[in-house]
Amino acid sequence: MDATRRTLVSGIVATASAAALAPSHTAAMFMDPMPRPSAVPPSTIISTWDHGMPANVAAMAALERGGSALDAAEQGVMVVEADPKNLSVGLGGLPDRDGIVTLDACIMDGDGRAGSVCFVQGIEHPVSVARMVMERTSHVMLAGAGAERFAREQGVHQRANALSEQARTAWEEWKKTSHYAPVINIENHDTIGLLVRKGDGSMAGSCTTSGLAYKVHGRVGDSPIIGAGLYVDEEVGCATCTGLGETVLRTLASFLAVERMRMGDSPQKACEEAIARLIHKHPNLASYQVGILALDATGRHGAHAVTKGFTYALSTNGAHAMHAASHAM
Ligand code: SD4
Repeated sequence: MDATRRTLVSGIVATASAAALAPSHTAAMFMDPMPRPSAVPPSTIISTWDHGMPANVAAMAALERGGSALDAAEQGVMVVEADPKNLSVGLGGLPDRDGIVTLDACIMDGDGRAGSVCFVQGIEHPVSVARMVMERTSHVMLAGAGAERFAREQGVHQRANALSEQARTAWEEWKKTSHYAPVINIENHDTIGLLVRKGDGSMAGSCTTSGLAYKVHGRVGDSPIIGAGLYVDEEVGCATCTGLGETVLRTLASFLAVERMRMGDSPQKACEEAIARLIHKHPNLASYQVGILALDATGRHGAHAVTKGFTYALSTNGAHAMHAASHAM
């Protein structure tokens, strides 16, 4: 791809809305006039739910600017963290039962380095603080007030706890009964987990969430736990989960999927095996949802869920499309 065309494509990718990127448009928009044998090998990005589309677009733009797989993993999900209307990621998320938004996030590089923060308040981009933990400390995970203090020391602005209008209304409504029941497939955007395989074979992933709405104050889910909400090993592949975190924590589903790929499973088979284990341990299928995505070292992907409704965004060098995952029930 020549430099002019690359710039043009980057411009389109960076500015086009998700709706404008339907597969039929992208095929024409991004078709090279002549196949080039020396073309850069394709990069692949896959992420959870409908909000995965803008995240993938930003992640692909990061790669096109020359960024690493890790840069793409971070910058992709930052778009979703910054969306004040998103009720399940970032500071716009639904609060815990005390009316406080607490965030969990992690990031992992293909070589096994990882960073994570959990139970943090007032931080717009917990994924970036997770990356700082990875790159600027000798630790993997910081929690709560300690993580917030670390973030401030790194120059990150911490906001006072303030619910968005939308979240406050929902919380006030919930308080009328205080009935706790995890909502599954919430408006097709829950936690965002995003996996990147750059054309050169390097991999990275990220996962960020405001967790379950109306959870007990202090509750931490699977999303910031390496091996549960996310696992990356670029020798094999990577996986990420969304849904009822307690079930994922008990089965380490992302790690399980990567280990299945290590044993020879395709990414799709690995996702199905991880969901099968999870269901075996949690047979009450009507009460929860979990979705899992996997990407292997050759760029093949897989997606599977407990129940219907799990969507994901898949992007390869220029083409972006939404898909519905297969499901067990
Ligand atoms: C959690 N796994 O905190 C997250 C929430 C989520 O779809 O993914 N919802 O349990």
